[in-house]
Amino acid sequence: MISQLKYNPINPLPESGNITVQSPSNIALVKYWGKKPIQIPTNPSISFTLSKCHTKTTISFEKSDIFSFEFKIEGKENIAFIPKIDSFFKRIKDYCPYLSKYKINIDTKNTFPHSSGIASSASGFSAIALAIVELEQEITGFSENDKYLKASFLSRLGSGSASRSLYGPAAIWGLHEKVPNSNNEFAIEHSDLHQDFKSYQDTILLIDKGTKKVSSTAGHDLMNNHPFSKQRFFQAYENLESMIEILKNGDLEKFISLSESEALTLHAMMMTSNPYFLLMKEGTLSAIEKVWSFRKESDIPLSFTLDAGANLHLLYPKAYKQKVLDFIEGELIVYCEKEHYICDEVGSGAKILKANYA
Ligand code: 2P0
Repeated sequence: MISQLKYNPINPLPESGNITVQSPSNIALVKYWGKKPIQIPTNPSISFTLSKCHTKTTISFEKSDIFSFEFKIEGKENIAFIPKIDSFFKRIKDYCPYLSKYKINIDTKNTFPHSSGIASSASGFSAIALAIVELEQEITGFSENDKYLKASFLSRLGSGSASRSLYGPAAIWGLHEKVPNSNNEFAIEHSDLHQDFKSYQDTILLIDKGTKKVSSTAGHDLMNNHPFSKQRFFQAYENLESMIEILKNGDLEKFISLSESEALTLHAMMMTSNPYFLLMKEGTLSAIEKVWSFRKESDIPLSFTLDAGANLHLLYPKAYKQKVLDFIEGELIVYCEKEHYICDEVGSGAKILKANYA
């Protein structure tokens, strides 16, 4: 175990307290798709950290003879997420032995609409993990750097992409020989971005707000016996290096082609899995065609990427915001469920809002 993950208490455990954390979602530019036990990615990935799409979570804790947790969304019990959170606590218990002395209540709220088709696992698990290590910092006094490192490590054990949400404006997760400190166990901050990318916009078209037919976890599993997996993992490894260079020098033309290629390759992997599946909808494809025509006619560097779902993330420099919003209102809004879309932008990562101990 790396030294930062070890638990070295120097202070008594607080009797009780509450910690509130805010953590954002993120959108991968080079995608994580495929993993080995336990939550080890089969290729490195890089993402923009978002800002407005975030989760606010309060953890209230109280000393207890045995560990237990309750999970609520905006004050209401929610059993749908219990199995994944339960498995998260089982995976982290050896790294956080102090948790066995507490009863924990988790209350969480997403700023993006519930069931909007925006994955809440990245922001959700990173928020819980950061709140837990905030408590650990009270007991061990470890540094801010170590706190974020351990929070990213724990987040990964909840949901792989969550490891990247701790850091902004971008984060890299997964070992790459050319990226110092990169590793499979936690993400690292990536801030070597050209000015254009520091305020890059991500407007998310909510094309389908329904629950996905195939979960990401099931999709990752299908990469194990996938006919193209070896080539894909190699390609992603190479793409990571190219993307780092593009983000640094601000080459928008190359950014457009690499980010769109990554998005379509991710979905091509889904379409060629056994069993195959499709997460894009008709509206996704129509909107992509419109983006391509708009880019050609206007010369505005608007591109798209996709998560594991039908919603289209539109990426562009802030200087073009009004022109892109006019285009969305005029031509793309017909593909959005209830005409909903979310205007987000690159952000700075997870933060503690409040911590009280008694
Ligand atoms: C990513 N995605 O890099 C990729 C691209 C979706 C498409 O990571 O099983 O929710 O919880 O580790 O992190 C979604 O998968 O999967 C994902 P688990 P996760 O963002």
